[in-house]
Amino acid sequence: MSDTLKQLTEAVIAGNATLAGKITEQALAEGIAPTKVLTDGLIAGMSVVGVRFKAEEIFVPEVLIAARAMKTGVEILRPRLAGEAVPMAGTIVLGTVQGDLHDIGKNLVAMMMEGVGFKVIDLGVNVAPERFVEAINEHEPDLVGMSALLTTTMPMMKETLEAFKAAGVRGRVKVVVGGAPVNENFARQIGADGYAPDAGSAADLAKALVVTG
Ligand code: B1M
Repeated sequence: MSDTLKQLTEAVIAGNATLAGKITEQALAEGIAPTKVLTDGLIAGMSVVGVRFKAEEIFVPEVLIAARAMKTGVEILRPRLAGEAVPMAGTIVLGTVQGDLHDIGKNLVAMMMEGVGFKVIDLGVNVAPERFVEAINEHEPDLVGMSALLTTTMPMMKETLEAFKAAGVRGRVKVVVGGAPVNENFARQIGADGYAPDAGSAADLAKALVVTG
């Protein structure tokens, strides 16, 4: 891996937002692809933070400071990742399920969806099943995307799907799920239409689902 990306990873781990921003710009100036800067620089740093958080070597404040550094880099990448003049692919309602406050991955998914031409209605975090239902009725999206980062909030994806059925809206949307603890098998078990392991594949999957109908 390039030295620049290693330095970027270190800047995220250290929570140095100014440096993370500068190195992101430098990486782009060196001609490194924006998706590589994101994955091998910024997300790589956040992964190390996750391991240290789990091991209780660092705590919530340090994690938030690292997340802020990552966001600084992501904002610089945003126009390059989102692309320009992409034809409209459809509408997606997106949110992190109830009980879960993690939004970094969900925000990346939103950005990549915009990049392939989706209009994104981002409901934010801690989204109750009835709020998703309201958004389906209000915006008539092609897709709903749910994110969960906690094993304890994964069941909320199933509850949300059940709320869709109870409200009679399940047949009107395709549902895509994702987030670190989620996998293909779980997605199938709860009756979602698809699972994506990362933001880029979520956007590809969303496009494929809209095309196949
Ligand atoms: Co939290 N946290 N956290 N945390 N946190 C994890 C998830 C954890 C794995 C850390 C650990 O122990 N190693 C652990 C969960 C354990 C478990 O459930 N098995 C955990 C815990 C326990 C907690 C708290 C309970 C801690 C506490 O208070 N005791 C608490 C819960 C709060 C709550 O939600 N109710 C908590 C709080 C927090 C912070 C607020 C400090 C902060 C969140 C800040 C924010 O999001 N604004 C935070 C963070 C940052 C993390 C880690 C370190 C990093 C998550 C992240 O942003 N990753 C995380 C450890 C880890 O994951 N390594 C951890 C970077 C991001 C780009 O990746 O979100 O996975 P990710 O998204 C990816 C894919 O998953 C996928 O695409 C994204 C990009 O490629 N994806 C989708 C995501 N959503 C998708 C949707 C799709 C498709 C793909 O379709 C719709």
